[in-house]
Parts: sequence; structure tokens; C-alpha cells
Amino acid sequence: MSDIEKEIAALRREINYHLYRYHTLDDPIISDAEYDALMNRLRQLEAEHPELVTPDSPTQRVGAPPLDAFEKVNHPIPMTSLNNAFDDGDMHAWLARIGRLLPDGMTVDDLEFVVEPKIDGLAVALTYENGILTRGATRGDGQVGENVTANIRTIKSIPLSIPVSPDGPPAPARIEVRGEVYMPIAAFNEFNRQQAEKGEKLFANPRNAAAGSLRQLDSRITAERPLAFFAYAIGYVEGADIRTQKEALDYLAALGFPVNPDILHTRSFDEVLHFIHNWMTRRDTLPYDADGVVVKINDFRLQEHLGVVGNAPRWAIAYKFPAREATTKLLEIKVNVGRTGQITPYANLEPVNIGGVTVRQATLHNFEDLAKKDIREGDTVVVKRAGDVIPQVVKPVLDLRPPDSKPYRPPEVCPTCGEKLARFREDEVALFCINSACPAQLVRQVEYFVSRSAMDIEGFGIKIAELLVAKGLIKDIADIYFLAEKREELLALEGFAEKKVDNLLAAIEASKQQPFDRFLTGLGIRYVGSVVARLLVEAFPSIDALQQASQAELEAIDGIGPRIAESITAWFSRPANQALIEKFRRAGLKLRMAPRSPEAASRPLAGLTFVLTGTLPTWSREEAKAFIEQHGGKVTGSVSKKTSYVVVGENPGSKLEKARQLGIPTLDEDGLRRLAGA
Ligand code: 5U1
Repeated sequence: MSDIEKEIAALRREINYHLYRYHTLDDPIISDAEYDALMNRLRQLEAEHPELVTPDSPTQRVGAPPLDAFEKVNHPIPMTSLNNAFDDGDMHAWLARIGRLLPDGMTVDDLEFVVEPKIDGLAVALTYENGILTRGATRGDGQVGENVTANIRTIKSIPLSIPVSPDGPPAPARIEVRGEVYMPIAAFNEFNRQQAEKGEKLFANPRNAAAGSLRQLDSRITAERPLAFFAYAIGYVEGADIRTQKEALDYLAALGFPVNPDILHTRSFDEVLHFIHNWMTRRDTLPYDADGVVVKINDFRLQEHLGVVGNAPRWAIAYKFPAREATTKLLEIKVNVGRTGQITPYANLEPVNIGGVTVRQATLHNFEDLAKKDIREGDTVVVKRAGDVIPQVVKPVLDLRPPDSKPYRPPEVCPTCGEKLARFREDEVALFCINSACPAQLVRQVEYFVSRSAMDIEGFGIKIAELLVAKGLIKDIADIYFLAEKREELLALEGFAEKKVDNLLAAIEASKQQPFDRFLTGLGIRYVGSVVARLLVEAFPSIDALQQASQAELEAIDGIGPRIAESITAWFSRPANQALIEKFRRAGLKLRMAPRSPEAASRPLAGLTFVLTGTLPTWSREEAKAFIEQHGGKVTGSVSKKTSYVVVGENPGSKLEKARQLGIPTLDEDGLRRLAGA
């Protein structure tokens, strides 16, 4: 092995170990900067020696070019499913069944059990040959799955090579590791929030999000999804002697796989049941969705003795948590008015207990969905809830529909202000109240303006917004900054003691110093969330500049397309909105970015956008990016007519072709240095 090969191998081992400390143990031992330095060195060496790049290198976790279709994979050992138990009676019946099948001389008192949470995700089988991940496959129908290796490689807690730690056992010749790919609940909520901000499809629950993310033909998309993994079984292993489920879990953990820490190993069946009930009560506090608990007989020889019936083993059972679905009566369909005036339907329900929570209301998503499912007032409906996700009406139970029921008709006027509802565009089904003085919209606008993603006014929530709008103290969002003049009226409100009023007014005053992009976000212009607002203020650092920007000028900003540009110009063209801006100005808001340091504006690459392609002679991609940013420039991922320069290295990709088509000038590394005056 050459010195370079040795250095590359050592770097990969080290990086893989730090990924494991970070993603699996949640206990990093080096700083982000130190980690970046290791990755940069590895990227640099691999760029210089592309023949040494291997699929198990940590640099390969970014995804690969898209596939046309997934290849089918035959599972060497079928991936069985599990029989279900729904109560303690089913569990006792399972134990009794096993008792009748045990070898002579053994009784159920001799059994050992392993109990594990059943994660609601997607089952996969990962094959490692001589320690290297060579294949990742979905369960499919248990016999034949799909080859999703490129996608699996992007999941940071799945080792690309084992053992991850130098203290781990030696890699077996071959092993198939089984487990669940899932999306943690917090990551799911954040992911859906970002999807909503971009106007893209929302996922109904973490399971769908995990499945949708893992089954992407373009693994670069999977790489951006916050997926995680728990290993729970060994399909087969050659080169290690593992005799029990507990040993299997310990072995997988020692090799560096994430193994759920909440596992019970016991001889007591009472303890098994106790553990299950304890789990059920903790279900909503866990960082992941679990739909049950799996109980397994520990001893592999006994497992083999008990065997499989149909496609489920006798030696394991899933105790399913109470369904998070229930049926109840839909009393009435009502609508909410959002801050943009969008009208969305929801259902008032006869209260129903779903998985320990009483549900009285559920979303009906939108009028199109409602019509498609033909959900009607008076119907018995299936309602579902999961984790933190808002309860939703799934479908009507048609057999129980009252004979006199009538299809639901969306309202024609706003339920709050009476304004006739309209569609923004012919091709959109969404209905809007276009009265900007509508109190329901105003409450939502105030709620959004003061929220954490906008002006972040502490102590100002929806209840206060509702009260102040109802009392006429706020007639538009700019009135928030005139509340100080209404101190006496505030003090007269129920629950508004002097201290509370003073704190609120102080928080409002302090928010005047928030950066301009937060203010812009707070205006609630359609499609202008915090990401778009930041792009806007970079190009138009004051409200005056933005107000005067033409649609074409807005579209010239990288990341802003015609839909957003149109929404912005339409918003500023309305006299009521212009008056609102003037009112903010009178209140003392600055409505512009804090002046940039003269140093920043005068940096040589200020205002220029670069795209990098190919391998540069001395810099890694990160180093080139850092250089450009230090000199005031910006780096984006794709070439468009808004790109100032494409920086080209060895083996450039299709970006160079695109640059030529669009006539964008190109530079090499030296040219970039010269341009920056370095
Ligand atoms: N935790 C866990 N989930 N789960 C799912 N263990 C487990 N075992 C399974 C399945 C389908 O099957 C075994 C029979 C390997």
C-alpha cells in the first residue's frame, strides 16, 4: 500500500468513527471545524487520486446520479412479518402456544425474552461483505425487495464499513443486518415546515416521509432528508458465532450500528407485560414514532425449533399499541381563515379517545380533498392521529351515512367578515377572503408577525392577538407599534397587570431592532418566508428599493422565480399595503438593513455569484467556497443566467456545458485568485 493509500484509509477510518460518535452515540469528541478539516483532506486526496475513490468512502454520502428504476433484489432469507397481539390476553395466548411446542423438559418458565420498541418506518436489509456495505434493500414483499444502496449510503448513522470503532469486533466475512429506516419526529416536523414554506408537498406522518425519502430514484434528494436507522436483527452472518437475540443486538452495537437503547432482556413474562404498558404511556414523549413493541424469544436454537408459520415466526410477536385511528361522528364542517386569507375546512367531531388523547376537531386539509372523499356533516368518519401530527379525517364510513345527508358545499362568503370568497387563480382550488381588514385574517397576521420566525416578540401569542383585535386595539399589524400609546386601555383588559403590560410593550419596542429580513418575513407576503426574505434584502436592502423593484429585477435574484416576483409586486402595488408601510415608518421602524460595514461592501467579489465544477488544482470545493465568501462573493449549486462566473477544474460536469450555452464567463483557480486580487 502506498503512503497515499494508507493516509486515505486512515482518514476514512477516522471520519467514520467521528460520524458514529456524532450520529449514533450522540457524543462527538472533536469540533465541527476539526471534522471539516479531516473531510477536506480526504476530498483533496481523492480528487488528486480519483482511482482510489471507493463507494464506502465517507465522501460518497452525498448521493449518486438518479436511476431509471430500482433493481429487484431477492432476499436470501425471507424478511418475515410479525403476528400481532392487541392486549394482554393475546400475549398470554402466544405464550401458551409456545409452551405447547417447547422441547421435552422445557417449560415457559425457562424462557428468556427480548423486548424492543417497534419503530414505524421502513424495514431494510443491509449486506456487508468483508466489512464493506455492498447492498441495501427494502423489504418489499418479504421475498423480493428493491435495491436502494445509493440511498442507504446517504444515511449518516448507517456505517459504510464495519467495525466503526477500533475497539469493535473484527468484521465478519458476510453479514446481513436488518432494521428500520425512520424519520425522527422533530426532524419530520421541521421537514414538513420547510416543505410548506417552499409550497411543496407535505407528508402525512414520519413513516410516509421515511418511505418517500428512501424510495427516491435520485439519491441526492435522499441525502437531504433527515433519515435515521435502528438495527434490530441479523438476517445471516458468516464468521461470527451469535446464539441469542441479546448477543445479536450487543454485537450489532459493537460493530457500530445504532441499536435502540430501550430494550429489555428478561426471564419474567410479567416484566415483559409491565415494560409494554410502560412504553404505551411513554409513547408520545419519544423522539420517534413507535407503533408497538416486539417480543422475541432470546435463544436462536429455540427460535429455529419454533419455526415460521406462513410468513411470520412463532418465536416473535408484535404487541400493537392502540390504534391511532377511531371512528366518530362528524358534527359540522367549519372553516378557518388563515393569515393570507386562505379558507381551510376542519371538522368538529363528537369527542373520541384516540390512543389516550381526546380528539374534538380534525383537519379536512382542503376543499378539493374534502370533495374527492365526499365527506359530509352527519357522517361517521375515520379519524387518525399520530405523534405531534394534527388529527385528520381520513374517510367517511359510507355504510353508516344517514339517508338524508347532503354533499358539503364550500362557503361563498368569509365566515368572519362576510366578504365574497375568491380564487387567486383560475387553476387554483384554494378559496381566499380578499378583505385585508378581515378580523380573522388580522389575528393570524399578527400571530405570524410577532412569531419566532419573524419579529420574535416575546410573550405575544395568539391569545393576546385575538384579544387585541377583538377589542379594536389592533386594526392592522402596524398598530402593534402604537400600543404604547394605549397603555391605559391595555391595563383595563382582563389579566393585564402592570408588569405584563410593561413587559409586552418593552418586547415590542425591542423588536424594532430586528433585522430587516425578519420584518419582511413578518409582512406575510405570499411565498415570502424567511429564506426568500433573506435573498430579497441582499439584493434590495431597504423597503424603498424593494417597493420600486420591477418583476424582472426581482426575478434576476437567484432563487426567485416568476411566481414569487409576481406576488411581491402585487403586494406592494396595493395602496392599503403602501399605507401600512408608511405607518411602520411613522412608528420608528428602520425598514432597511443595518448599514453593511464599508469593508464588506468593498470586498472584491461582492455582488458576484459563482458556480464551481470539476476538481481544482489545489483547493477542495469547501476551500474554494470559503475563499469566494471571504472575498464577498456567493456560491450557488447550479448555473443560470444570474451566475457571474463558473469556476472550472479538471473533469468538469455538465455545468460547464450549461455555462457555454448561456454565455457565462469561466475562470480557473488562478483566474479566481486574480479576480479577488489575492
Ligand atoms: N424492533 C423490531 N422491529 N422489528 C420488526 N424488531 C423487529 N423484528 C422484526 C420486525 C419485522 O422481525 C423479526 C422477526 C426479525
